[in-house]
Amino acid sequence: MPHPPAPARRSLLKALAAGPAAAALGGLAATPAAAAPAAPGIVKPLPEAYFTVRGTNAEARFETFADTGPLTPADRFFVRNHTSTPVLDAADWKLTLWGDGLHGRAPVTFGYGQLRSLPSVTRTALVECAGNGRGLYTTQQGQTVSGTAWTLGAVGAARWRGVRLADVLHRAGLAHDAVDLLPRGLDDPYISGGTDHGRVRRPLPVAKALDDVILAYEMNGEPLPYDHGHPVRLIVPHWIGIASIKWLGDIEVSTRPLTSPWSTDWYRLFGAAHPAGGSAPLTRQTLKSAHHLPFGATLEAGRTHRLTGRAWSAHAPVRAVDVSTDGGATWRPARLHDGPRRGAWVRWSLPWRPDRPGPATLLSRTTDAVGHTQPDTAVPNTQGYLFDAVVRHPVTVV
Ligand SMILES: Nc1nc2c(c(=O)[nH]1)N[C@H]1C(S)=C(S)[C@@H](COP(=O)(O)O)O[C@H]1N2
Ligand SMILES: [Mo]
Repeated sequence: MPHPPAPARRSLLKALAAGPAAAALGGLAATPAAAAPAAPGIVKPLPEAYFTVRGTNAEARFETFADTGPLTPADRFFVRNHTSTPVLDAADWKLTLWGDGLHGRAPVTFGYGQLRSLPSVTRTALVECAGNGRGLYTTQQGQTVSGTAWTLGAVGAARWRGVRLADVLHRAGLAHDAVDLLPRGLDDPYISGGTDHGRVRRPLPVAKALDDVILAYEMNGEPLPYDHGHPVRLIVPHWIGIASIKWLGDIEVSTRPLTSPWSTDWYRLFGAAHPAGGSAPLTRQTLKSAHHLPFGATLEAGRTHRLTGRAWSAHAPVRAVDVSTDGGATWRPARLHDGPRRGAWVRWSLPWRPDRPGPATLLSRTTDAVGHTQPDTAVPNTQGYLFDAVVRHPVTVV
C-alpha cells in the first residue's frame, strides 16, 4: 500500500473570528447589514443582508444576485465548509503528487511560485453544491432528506485563473495507465457521528482531470480568498461542488480506482428510485432556474414589474427560460440577457402586471440546448442531491 507523504506545512495564523479584522481582510464595502453573524470557521464577513448561516456553511440569498452581473463577487459567494477555513500562507504552501500512477513513483512537489510560473488559463465556471435546492425536497415535495437544507443560494459563478491540472500531471510524470486521482484538502479531518473520516478528498477520474480541470489561484482577478481555498483549489467545471477541492494539499495518482467516503457514503443517490447499493458517484450538476425575489415577496397590483432571475445547466448552454405567473397554468418565454454559454448562467427577465391582490405562485423553467428541461418534480434521494424541479415561488400581490 502506498503511504501518503506528510501533509504540506501549514501556517496556522491566529484564528480569525468574523469581526473587524476579518472585515478588513475581506475588503467588504459598507453594507446595509448590521453586525455580520459569525459562522464557525468562516473568515469573511457574512452580512445578514447577503447570507444565511447554516451550521459551518453560509448560503447566499439568491434574491441579492439581482444586483450582480454574470460573476458572483467573492464577498457574496456561498461557503460550504465541512469543518473550518484554514488560514494558509502561499509562501509555505506546496502541492504533492504521489502514487503508483506516476512514472518515477516518487512524490513530486510544486511550490506556489512554481505553479504561478506555469502557463495560466482563465475561465468562468459555476461552483454549485450537489445539495443546492435540497430544502425544496421538503418544502415543495414533502420529503425528508438529510443534509444542509439549502434553498437556492449554494451556487455562484466566478472567473478562475490557474494552471491546467493536465499540465501539472504531465510535468509530474503521469503514467499512461493511471486512472484515478484523489485530491485532498488541508482543512481539518471531518468528524461526524463519532467517526473520523479523514481530510476532505474525493476521487477524480484522470480523463476528467486531463479534460478541463484547473488548479485555481485567482478568483475574479484576485488571489483566492481564504474561505474559497487559498492559496490553491481545484475547479472541476460542470461537476458537483465537492469535486472542486479547496486548500489543495496533495493528489494521489493511481493505476487503480480509488474511493473515499465522499464517493461511497455521500454524493451518490440512495433511495427507492435508485439502484439497491446506490447510484454511481455523482459527477455532473443538473439544471435550475430561480427568481431574484425572496420567497413571500410582496408586489403591488396594477403596476408592471420586471421579474428577473437566472438559469443554468451543467449539460449545455441554456436555450430558453419559460415563466409562469399563474401557478403553472400559462407560460411565457422570458427574455435572455446573456449569450448561451455552457458553464455560465443566463440572466432573464419578463414583465408582469398583476391585476388583483392575493397570493400568487411564480415558476420558471430552464430548457438547455441538448433538450434537458426542468421537470415538475425532482426524483427524491435520501441525501437530497441534484434538485432539478421547477421551483414554485410564492409571492403576495398587494
Ligand atoms: N478541502 C475542502 N474542499 C471542499 C470542501 C471542504 O469542506 N473542504 N467543500 C466542498 C463542497 S461540498 C463544495 S459545494 C464546494 C464549495 O466551494 P465554496 O465554499 O468555495 O463555495 O467546495 C468543496 N471543496
Ligand atoms: Mo457541496
